Amino acid sequence: MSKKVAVVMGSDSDLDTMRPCIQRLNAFGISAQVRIISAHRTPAAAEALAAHAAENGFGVIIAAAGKAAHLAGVLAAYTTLPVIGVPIKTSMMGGLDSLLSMVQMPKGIPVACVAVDGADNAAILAAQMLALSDGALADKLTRFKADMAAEVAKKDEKIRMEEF
Ligand code: RP5
Repeated sequence: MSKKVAVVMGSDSDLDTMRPCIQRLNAFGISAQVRIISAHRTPAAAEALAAHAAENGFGVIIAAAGKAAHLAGVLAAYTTLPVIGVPIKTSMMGGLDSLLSMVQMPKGIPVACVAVDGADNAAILAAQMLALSDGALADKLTRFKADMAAEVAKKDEKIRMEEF
C-alpha cells in the first residue's frame, strides 16, 4: 500500500496558496490528508500528528506556515519522516521571515524547504521521496518531467519563429 502525505498548514489563510500542492498530489495518485494545525495555537495537535504519522501510514509531511513559521521544525522534532516546509508569503517581508524561520533549523533536526509559496514543488518533492520505494510513482514522475521538457521545447520552437 502506497504511503500517504500529510499536508499541514498553520492557518486556513494558507489554504489558497496550498491548493496547487494538494492538486499535484492528487494528480500523481497520492493520498493526501489535509490538516490545519498550528505550532503555536495547537502545539499538542502538532505533536500528536507528527509522533504518530509513520504508524498511520504517512511517508512524508508537508508543512506550510507564515511569519514565525515554526510548524515544519516542530513537526520534524517528533518524527523521523522527511518534513518539507512551504514558507508562506507575508505582508511584512514578502515571506523572507517565513523562509528563514523554516530553513534555519539547528543541526540534528533538518527540514527540506521549498521556495516561498512553493506549494507545487513541495508536492513534486514529496512524490520523489515516495517514489524511492514505489516504481509506478517513479514512472509517473519520469513522464511528468518528459511532458514538461516537451512543453518547453514547443515554446522554444515557437519563439524561434518570431522576429524581434
Ligand atoms: C501562521 O501565521 C499561518 O501559517 C499563517 O501563514 C499566518 C497567519 O495566520 P492567520 O492569522 O491568518 O490565522 O501561523
